[in-house]
Amino acid sequence: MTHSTDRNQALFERAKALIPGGVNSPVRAFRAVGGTPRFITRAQGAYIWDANGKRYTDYIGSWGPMILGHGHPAVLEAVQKAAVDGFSFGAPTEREVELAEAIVRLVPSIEMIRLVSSGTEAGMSAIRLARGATGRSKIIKFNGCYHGHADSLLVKAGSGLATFGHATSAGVPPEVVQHTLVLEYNDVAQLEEAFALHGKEVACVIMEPIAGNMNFVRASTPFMRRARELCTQHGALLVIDEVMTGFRVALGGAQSIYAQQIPGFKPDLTVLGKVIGGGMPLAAFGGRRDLMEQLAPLGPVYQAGTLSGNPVATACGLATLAEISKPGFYDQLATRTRQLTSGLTAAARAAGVDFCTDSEGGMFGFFLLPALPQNYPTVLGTDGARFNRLFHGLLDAGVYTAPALYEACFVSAAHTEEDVAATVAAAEQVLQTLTK
Ligand code: HOZ
Repeated sequence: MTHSTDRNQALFERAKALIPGGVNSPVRAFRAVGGTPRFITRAQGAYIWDANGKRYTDYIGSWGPMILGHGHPAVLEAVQKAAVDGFSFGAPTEREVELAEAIVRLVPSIEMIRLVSSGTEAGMSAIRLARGATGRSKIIKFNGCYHGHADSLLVKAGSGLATFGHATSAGVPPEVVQHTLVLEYNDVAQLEEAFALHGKEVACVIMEPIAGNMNFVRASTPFMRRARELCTQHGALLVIDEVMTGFRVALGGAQSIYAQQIPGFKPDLTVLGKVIGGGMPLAAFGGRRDLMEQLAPLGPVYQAGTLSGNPVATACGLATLAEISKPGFYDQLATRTRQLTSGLTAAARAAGVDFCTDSEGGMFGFFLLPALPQNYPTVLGTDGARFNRLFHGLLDAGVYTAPALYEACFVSAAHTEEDVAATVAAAEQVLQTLTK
């Protein structure tokens, strides 16, 4: 590892002197896996380069947004043109109308939309809207699902269904999280029980349809179906957090996949981010018109932002959406991703290492476990030390995957068959060492 840490290490030391932990977002600090974070100097296509000039095949893709790879020419051109016209106006633009129209056209459950700057902001605003529209305070979230760092969402389970959550961060008052009930993902019986006990007080259920913050865990179809039914029965809203999955797993998001299995399936509200900004700070929340009309200035639920609908970010998002809307885009992306996951599976089998993997579109996860987990406690059963050896082995070989076993990884349209084959070859070597 040492051959590539010098400039990275020096920058990390400088960073740590001024920036808490040396990073502007905790997972980047490599605390879970140990070692020195790579300071990235540039990126192109499927590759990123660190401060030592070392090249990596990038399977993080800025944690999801870079679905076209880095520096896609059409996106670059749109961003450069937009930047010349102005960075920010704090006033409406045609481009934000176009982006709203594009998203509404692609995601049938979204009848109206509001653009914001980050997934956290979008999730927080969707919750406020759900509470404002229903006049209820309680929310249900699931253990291991992450919806940004708004106070009421940084919560772990209380001692039982009758007790609401405890804050997972200092600085979050107990009064704020007392309305958040945390349940086990994919547990239909527990969700039914929670609604039986608290149904009349629940404003919304919020969930990741594929939990990308448990690495990669899908909501089962029966679980999603029951969540929809219970919300409808009890007058609560179903909020699907597609910050990771939106435009990443399919053009209509993960909800379009559930809609194929659950006739008429639609969430009431959807939270979007990452891909819709193509790498620029852009996120959104949208859904039923009657709900969205509760937002200021039409309705009583306040929400605002100086950089919301930013003209450069919307140009980037629009150019990205135009590329991913081209026929065959997702088929090719999914094929490339499956080429990687099946290669990794074969490599693990040859090495005799417990390994399982799942993917959808350009999003995938892998676990050093014999079978795919259904919930967070099972994900926690992964051998962290072995995962870290795998991570660092790959990193040394020039393969950049998520530096924590709770994070999903991503393939972009810029990854070639050769890139994937080289990654699998590197993984073969590293996996062999895991049994020693
Ligand atoms: N929230 C991201 C992990 N799921 C991390 C974002 C970042 O560090 O850039």
